[in-house]
Amino acid sequence: MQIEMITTHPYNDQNPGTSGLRKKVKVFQQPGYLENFVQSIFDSLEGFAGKSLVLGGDGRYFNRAAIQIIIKIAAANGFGELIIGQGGLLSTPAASHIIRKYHTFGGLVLSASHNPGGPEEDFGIKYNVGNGGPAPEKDTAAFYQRSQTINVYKTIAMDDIDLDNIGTQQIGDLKITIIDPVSDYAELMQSIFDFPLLKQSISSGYITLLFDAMHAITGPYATRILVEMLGAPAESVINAVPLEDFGGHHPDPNLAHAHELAHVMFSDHAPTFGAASDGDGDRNMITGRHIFVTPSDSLAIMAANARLIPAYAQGLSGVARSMPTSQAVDRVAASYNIPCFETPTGWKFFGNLLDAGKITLCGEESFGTGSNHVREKDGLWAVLFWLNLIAKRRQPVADIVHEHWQKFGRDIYCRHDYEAVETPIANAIVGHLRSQLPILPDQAFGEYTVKYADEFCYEDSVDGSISRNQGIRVGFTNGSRIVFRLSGTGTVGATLRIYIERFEPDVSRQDQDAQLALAELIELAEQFCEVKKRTGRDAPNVIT
Ligand code: VG1
Ligand code: CO
Repeated sequence: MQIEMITTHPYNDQNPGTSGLRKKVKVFQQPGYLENFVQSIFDSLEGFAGKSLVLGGDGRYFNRAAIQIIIKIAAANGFGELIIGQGGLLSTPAASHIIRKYHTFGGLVLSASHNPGGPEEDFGIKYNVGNGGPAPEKDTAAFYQRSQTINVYKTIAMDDIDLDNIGTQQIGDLKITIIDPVSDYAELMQSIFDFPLLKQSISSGYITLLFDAMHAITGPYATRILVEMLGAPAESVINAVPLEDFGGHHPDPNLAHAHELAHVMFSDHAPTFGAASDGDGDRNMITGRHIFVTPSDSLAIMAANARLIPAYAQGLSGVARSMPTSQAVDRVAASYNIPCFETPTGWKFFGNLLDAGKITLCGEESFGTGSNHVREKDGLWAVLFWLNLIAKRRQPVADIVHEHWQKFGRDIYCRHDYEAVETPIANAIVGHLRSQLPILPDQAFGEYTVKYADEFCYEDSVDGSISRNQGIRVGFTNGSRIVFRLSGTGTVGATLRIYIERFEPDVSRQDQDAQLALAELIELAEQFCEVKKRTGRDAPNVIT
């Protein structure tokens, strides 16, 4: 294999965000753009000569072309083996599992997750380390730093690889193994959950279900597991064929974007259980007949019931949630007397806690839950967890949720997103919020008195690393909170996220609509950040 050294020029915008580098496809198609970033990653890592690398993505537009480019760069940089999902496909949790199962050096996952796909839309790439999880901040910072000075990348001249046939090909010193993207993952799921019980609950008609794959990566996974292995009727999985543009939709599982599912779940012929996943298969939306389960509640309910699932029958060593996620899971941890950690947004912060055995379960308000079975959040895993719970408790979703609230109280919660705000305006909003932090404590606003106002700073209890500026928090004496932060996954302008929660212990007042129950805090949030005033908008783009 003849290695070619290609001269290149740095791009100044290759700083990975919450979950890898995400840009418009057109940005990635600039000469040397993808090549630079991949070479910057390899330049920042050590010790991979002759080792294997996992490669796969969510199938969005540019996925195949990017894989061919990366194969050549990885070969030129001295990897010994590439393990690639057939068709270039791998869900994020499956990639994480394959890295762990085959003890590879790491993996590259091509996805912009819940962002739309297509020639005019988004693409993304992230590097996962040997534990299967997203590269920690010290690595992503090194990739960025290298990308600022890079002037050459290595590649080899060779034909494109056939990605569609399972098997091994040897090209010079490089072995290329094309694997079935689903089977290892399906086997893992079978080892965690009670498949015979699930099969029986589905075949007896006790559980009827609808899963919306949103034309994204989970289609093949859900079809294999829910239909072929667990016996659900084929029509239980909708939008099952992955498309390069996700059918023109946002593959984002929430009530706004998974509207087909939402419509059925709130209709007269709703099944007992409904769920959806996102572009790369790591998110989940859980619904039952006429009920939507807020992700923060879902995490808490899973933690409270984990012992009912075979893999967690021994109990949980601890739990963790991202800072903006509601405090519902904290109450479960307190009552079970297990530790609860609060981390910054993004899965990379859970890795150390999972590796150290300090936590078993973790999650985020953004439709992400996971456990120590992989080092990513995992959409279908969460779906199977809920199905197993319903089958074991023999209760509908609504009853499980209401009983949980009765026992622990309800943390009424919502998130408002203002998308594509002009960056200078977004920065001014953050500046304005920061300027109020010293004066807010002890101020009273109606029934809400500010207890603390700060910027979240995280110290990792395993490696001592510190992550600053992870969101602005205003906490009140009654436990309510408002959190503000800018998204790190968008590709147009800035997205302001406002997270609002209030605790409601009174059972007779728990069944309220979240927007109404939180109205006063929503008003206060606007008073603090002035997003409507400063952008001239009258409502958020998305409410979850
Ligand atoms: C968002 C979510 C965050 C999640 C991240 C990646 O990040 O808020 O909780 O970990 O997306 O999810 P941000 O910075 O836009 O708020 V995924 O499924 O898009 O890879
Ligand atoms: Co995702």
